[in-house]
Amino acid sequence: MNYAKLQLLINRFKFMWLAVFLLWMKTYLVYKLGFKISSDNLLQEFLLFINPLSSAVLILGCSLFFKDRLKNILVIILSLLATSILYANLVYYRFFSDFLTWPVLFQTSQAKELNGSVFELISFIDILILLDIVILVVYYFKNRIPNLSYIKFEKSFIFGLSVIFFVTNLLIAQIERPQLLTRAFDREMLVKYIGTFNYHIYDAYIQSMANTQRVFASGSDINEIKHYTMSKYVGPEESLLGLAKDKNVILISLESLQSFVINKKVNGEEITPFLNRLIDESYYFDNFYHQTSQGKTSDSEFLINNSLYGKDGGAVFFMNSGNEFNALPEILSNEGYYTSVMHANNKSFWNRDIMYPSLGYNEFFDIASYDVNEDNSIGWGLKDAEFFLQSIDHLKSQPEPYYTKFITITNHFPFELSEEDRFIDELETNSGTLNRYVTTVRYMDYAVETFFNQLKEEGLYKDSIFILYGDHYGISELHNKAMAIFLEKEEITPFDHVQLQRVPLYVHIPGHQNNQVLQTVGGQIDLKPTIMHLLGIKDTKDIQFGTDLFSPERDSFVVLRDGSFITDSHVYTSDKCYRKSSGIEIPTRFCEPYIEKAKLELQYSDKVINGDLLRFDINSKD
Ligand code: GP9
Ligand code: MN
Repeated sequence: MNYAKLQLLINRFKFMWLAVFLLWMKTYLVYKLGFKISSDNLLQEFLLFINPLSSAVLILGCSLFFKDRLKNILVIILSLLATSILYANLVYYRFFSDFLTWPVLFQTSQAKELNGSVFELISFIDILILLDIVILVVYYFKNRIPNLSYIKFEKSFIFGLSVIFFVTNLLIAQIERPQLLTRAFDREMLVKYIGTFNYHIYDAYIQSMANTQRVFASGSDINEIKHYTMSKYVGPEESLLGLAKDKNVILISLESLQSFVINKKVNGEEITPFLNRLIDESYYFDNFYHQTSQGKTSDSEFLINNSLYGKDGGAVFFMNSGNEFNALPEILSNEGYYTSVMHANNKSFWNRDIMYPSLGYNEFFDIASYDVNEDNSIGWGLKDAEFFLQSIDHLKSQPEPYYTKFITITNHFPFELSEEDRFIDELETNSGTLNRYVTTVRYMDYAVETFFNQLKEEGLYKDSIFILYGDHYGISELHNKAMAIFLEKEEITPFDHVQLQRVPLYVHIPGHQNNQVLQTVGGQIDLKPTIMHLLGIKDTKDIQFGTDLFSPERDSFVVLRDGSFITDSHVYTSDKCYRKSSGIEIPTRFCEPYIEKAKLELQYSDKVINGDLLRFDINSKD
């Protein structure tokens, strides 16, 4: 295409370009004035500014599919349509502090909540959102825009341009937030980085993927799976059955905590002094693994509450939040527990505000329940010690017994810490990440200790049981060299890598005597039946892949989401089998009996989730 032609294309669609410009500017203004989206740095602000452009071109470019006169009228109609989408989001946001999702549009319960108050959410000034439409209409009649006839390649040109804008936008977004579309699942973040309209397209894709598999699933798919999980069922250890009956259950999700720091020192100082001591007063599991994948914290939450595996790609919290589940919060609610989560982050992060009701939680204390300011925050937000401190009142406000999970955050990558919270030296390896990690772990240890002390002071300690667990790894393979230095090993082998996926698990029952370090091999998937048995709920025979960690009959076996598995004697990963005691590679036939079993479990669990099969499992419904 030569310059003259390009000029022609631009001139011929002056009206459309004007509409694109106005929609772009308007969207940005609504971000700032309506959603009040703020940025942490210039690049983020730049992304926010440019992100409406690609979709404005795409939406208004659709006018080219119509003929002559209609093209220009269509520009006005499409502007109006885009404005309605924007405005619907704005009204929804004013009530829910969140953006619309496709399922929400079809969910009557949320619409009902809005019903009475919808007029309060609309203000007269909102009329300004139509300003650009007025400008377009006036311009249209005043300028007698010539009817446009077809120009060769016009559609490819406009849509090509939109794609170029979008790809550029996405590339910059990926720099600012790697794995944006696969990992960082926060609606606010998505809108901030790729824009409202693109976010809706992305959301439509996610929802339709989930729906197609669901549509083709049928009730008979569940029988074989149920048969398998029933055959795995093991009864409780009788002496522990109901030990914690009627007590409050406090779960603490320890952000990014891996077992390798337990009982380790830096320059003579323990990294986790409190957690080290707590081992003597708890059941501590030495061979407990996280089983998360891209859904990270949310995967750990899912595994623990459902005893099902998370997804291989993406997060089940996002992709299947409309499924039927038979989750622990719902079961415990039915048993008379008040169930809640406390976490000082945006409620839409990991789609928690939508997923938690699906899991049966009664309440979610999100960032709005906390006083978060510059002085009490670092990194991802409210410092853990502050978080626990401010949570005490929320805890007291709940009816007893309760099942409440606390999700910590300070020990999150990039492991930032205020000077006054640095209680031990950083490491001196070639990885800044690992070097800082030990200091933020030390801080988290301190925060948990203060929490225990406060609970004791408030008289909330002795009537509770505590389950503390690491949610997932904090130090990835990228830091293997530094890890080898810290662990005084020559290198980190695939075998070591699997062993590094161990995370601490404590079951702490105040006043309990018979505490031990238990070697059974297990993972997050085993917590649901374990907790149920401790609370005296014996009916744990629904579809679940985990087994009670205390049961003497259980198979010492865990499958990680990447297909690796661990038994008492072997570790299997990347098609290789290792002897667990030595880490030496041995022929795969030694791992053989479990290879199929591991594959089958993951497949079955995926089937349950993708097909939303629990909706057919009448036994597990209340
Ligand atoms: C966010 C927190 C951290 O709310 O749970 O998520 P992560 O990045 O660890 O999955
Ligand atoms: Mn996490």
